[in-house]
Amino acid sequence: MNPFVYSIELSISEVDEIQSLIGKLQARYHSTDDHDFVSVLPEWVESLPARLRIELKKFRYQDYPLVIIKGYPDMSETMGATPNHWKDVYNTNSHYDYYCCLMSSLCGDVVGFSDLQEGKLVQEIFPIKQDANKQLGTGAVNLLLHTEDTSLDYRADYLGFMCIRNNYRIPTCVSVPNFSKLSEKTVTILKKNKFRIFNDRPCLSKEERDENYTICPILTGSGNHIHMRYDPLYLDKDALNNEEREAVNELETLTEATVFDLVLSPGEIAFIDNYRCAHGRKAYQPKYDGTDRWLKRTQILTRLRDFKHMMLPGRINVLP
Ligand SMILES: O=C(O)CCC(=O)C(=O)O
Ligand SMILES: [Fe+2]
Repeated sequence: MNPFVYSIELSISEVDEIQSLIGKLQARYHSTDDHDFVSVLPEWVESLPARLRIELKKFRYQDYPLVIIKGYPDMSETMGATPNHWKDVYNTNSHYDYYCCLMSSLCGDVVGFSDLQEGKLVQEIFPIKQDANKQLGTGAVNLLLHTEDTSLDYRADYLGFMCIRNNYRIPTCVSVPNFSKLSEKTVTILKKNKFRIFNDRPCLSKEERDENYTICPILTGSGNHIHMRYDPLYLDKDALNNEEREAVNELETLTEATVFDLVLSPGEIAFIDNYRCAHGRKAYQPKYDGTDRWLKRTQILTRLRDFKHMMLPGRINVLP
């Protein structure tokens, strides 16, 4: 048993209840990006089994960094082959897309980002040939440990990863660093409001990225409640002095030392705390033949109210 992972196993009757709710949603809405669906999603969540809602509350309020919901059936056959590109995924009225949105809403508000898969609320993670060498979920190279959207104040509080297919059992790597192992000096340095972190969005050119950054601390909070922004690749390391470089190295060493594998099976969904866990993936060789691993990903905010003014006109829950 991994002490970081809160595990919830659905019963057969809970699965039945959820499936009948999803049947209603599929009949009523055209997709999970349907405005009418997104605007009432938090209300539909109240129709989920009470025990499940309580269990998710425990995960959040007892401060677990990671939860997995198991017991939902493998419906990978009904989803068809793993697509070649996220633009080829048109069936966002699928059972799994609604399941993903409902479960994610138990953790907060599901949001999209305008420059990430065209703002889709449920994003596709499978290998895309053109991305093979890129530091992306759709790449195949060693995806370095990171927190998501480290440069953004409106980055996700939780990330949802739902598994559609994983024949070759490709893990997501997760690390939950124990910040109490850092020296006091390192913590003090990493809390300074002076680190430059570049925006990691794949659509940005080198010149655009140079202009698109935030200055922030790497660690915030104190005691048992420390949060981090972790993305060594997009941190401006050239600007660090020796002490700062040593402090960053100490955090990186700690984070790399505590990595574990999270292998998801079809029907399972995991939520990870994007303020306390770094995640990544080892290099692997995709087959590009329709059998590759297929995950769906959601970005979840617990503070959407603070950022509502930034929502794209005419798009609900889509941030820049
Ligand atoms: O493929 C994975 O397991 C993780 C990919 C990733 O970092 C992401 O999609 O945010
Ligand atoms: Fe990621």
